[in-house]
Formats: sequence, structure tokens, C-alpha cells
Amino acid sequence: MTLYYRPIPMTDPARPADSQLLAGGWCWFDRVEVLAREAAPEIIGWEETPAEVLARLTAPRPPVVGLDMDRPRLMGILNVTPDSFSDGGLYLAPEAALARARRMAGEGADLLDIGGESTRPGAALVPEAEEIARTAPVIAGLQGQGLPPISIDTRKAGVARAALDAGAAMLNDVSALSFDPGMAACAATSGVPICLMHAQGDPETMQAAPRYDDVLLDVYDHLAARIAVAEAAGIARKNIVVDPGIGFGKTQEHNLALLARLSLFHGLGVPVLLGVSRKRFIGVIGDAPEPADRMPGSLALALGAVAQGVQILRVHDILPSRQGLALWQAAIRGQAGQATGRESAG
Ligand code: HH2
Repeated sequence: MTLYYRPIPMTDPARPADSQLLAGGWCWFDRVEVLAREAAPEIIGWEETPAEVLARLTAPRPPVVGLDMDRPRLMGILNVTPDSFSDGGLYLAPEAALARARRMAGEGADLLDIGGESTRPGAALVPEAEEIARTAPVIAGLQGQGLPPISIDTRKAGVARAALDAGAAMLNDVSALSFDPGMAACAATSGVPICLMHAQGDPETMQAAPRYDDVLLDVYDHLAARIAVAEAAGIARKNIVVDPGIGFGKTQEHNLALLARLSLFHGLGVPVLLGVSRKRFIGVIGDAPEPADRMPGSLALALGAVAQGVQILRVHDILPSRQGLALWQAAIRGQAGQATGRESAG
């Protein structure tokens, strides 16, 4: 029987002396929930966790594109598309995209994630040349201005290469190397970090009837397998980030099951990224039919994720997220202090 070990993350200032720090970050744990497909969950003390699992849970994560992972980081979303579910059409003109990127940087984004193909449910494939024409000029236009590092949100190696040539510093592949056979080699040879995200099916059909045996454990196993594929292709483990892929072939119940136990993913031994911003189920639970009205719910989920040690939050709304993080951190510390992210954010 395969056992899965989920650290029960704590941020309380009363930290027992013999507790463990989660991933060298801001959460600690002294208990671990043991999960299995065939058995009821059980809670054990950290010292009963197998040594190799404990090593992965506690090892400080290496920096990602120069960003230390000992504090939560904000990745600002910039979709240069006509049809993204929230900001589609707003930033298709290069000038509008450049202005949006500069604004998010000014508001304290640690990273900018630029995409030229919507992956919302039902979205159709964008031809590679079109995706390059949307994204590469914007990335090139943002170089040399002291802006945060840029990641390219693409499933295609050709788009990734054009983005890297234009100055991107990270890859974000929602197919976790399974869409384009050239993507793994592109990541390996360029030596930049890559986010491997879980998705079930293609955007066009993924919400038709998503099914899992146990969504949490299935997503965990899938990401573990994709990490193995990435490493076999020559991608260094220090360059891998994982993401459970909220909303990608998942019902509301699936999304919530993942969000409730996000800390399991630290067992993969790499930084965890989460993208919940403005997604549909926030509108359903939070009674906000318009994506632009879903910031409060997005922030609530983001803070819940940070309380489980998630290192990178992919968000549309930098300013409110920055403020929320700063106040959350001040409150758990009982004092204001070190900024929660980009030092220049103040
Ligand atoms: N979500 C979207 C796109 N890319 N990448 C990662 N790593 N994680 C995510 O959750 C994720 C992602 C979908 O959101 P968005 O970019 O806002 O919309 P669209 O796909 O319609 O462009």
C-alpha cells in the first residue's frame, strides 16, 4: 500500500522547539497526515515520517529565477490573447500589454507570466506562429527596464524558444511536457526553470467529465511522474516547480479537495505554484458571475494557500494580493516588518 505524507502546516507564533520547518519557509509542522487510497487517514508525529520524505519536506528550496523561496512570491498574469476568460482582449495591442506589465511590476509583482493562448475550458488551439507573434514582441519590449523576470505560459517549444530569445527567464507549461515532444529538450538545453502543471485532458474538452480515483493522490502521482520525465530529459530538479492545476479538468469538488490539502505537494521536494485567480468556482461559491469581481475570493484562496506554504501565487490583481500578503504576514508575526515579496514594493 502506497502511503502519502502530508505535513499539517502551522503558522502560529508558539512553535514547539522540536517542530520542523516546511521547505525552509514560513510554516512549521510537528504532525503529518498519512493518506492512502485503501485506508482512512491517520495522524502521526513528524519523527515517524520516513527519513527520505522528511528530507524532501524540510529542504529549503533553491531560488527560482533568482527569487528566494523563503517568502511568498507573486506572479502577475498578462494574457496577450483575444479570448482569455478574464483579461481577454484587454492587452492584445502591444502598447496595452507593455503598460499592463509595467503597472504590475510597479505594484510589486515578483514575476510576470505572459501567455498568448487561452487555456480556459473550451478554448481552441492557437497556431504556433500566431502565439509567437502575440508574445515575443511584448517580451522583447520589456527588456532592459529593470522589470521582474518573465515567464512564458505556453505548451509549445517553438513559442518557448522565441520567448527565451526575446528575454524570458522561465517556462510555464500547463501540459507538464506532454503536449509538445520538443518542450523537454527546450527546457533542458536552456537551463531555465519550468513549471509543470497538472491537467486532465485538453482545454477544449477537459471540463466535459473530469474523473479521478482520488483527485489529491492522482494529481500528486501525476506530478511525481512528470518530474521523473523532466529529470530523465535532463532538466535539473532545482529548475522544477509544480502546480496542481486548479480548474484544469477538475470540478468544483476536485478543486476544493486539492485546496484543502495543498501541503501534500511539498512532498515532491520542489516549490509549489498555484493559480486560482478569478477562476469560475470562485464566482459560483462567492456569487460573482463576472471574473473581474472575483478578487476578494481569489485573495482568500491565495492566503489559504500561503498558510499551507505555497511559494508562488499566479494572480491577476497584484496590488490587493500584495496588501493582503503583507497584512497576513504581519498578523501571524504579531509585528510589521520585512516585506512579503519584492523588496521595492515597500
Ligand atoms: N491557469 C491558467 C493559465 N495558465 N498556469 C499555471 N501554472 N497555473 C494555472 O493555474 C494557470 C496557468 C488559466 O488562467 P488565465 O491565464 O487567467 O486564463 P486563460 O487560460 O483563459 O488565458
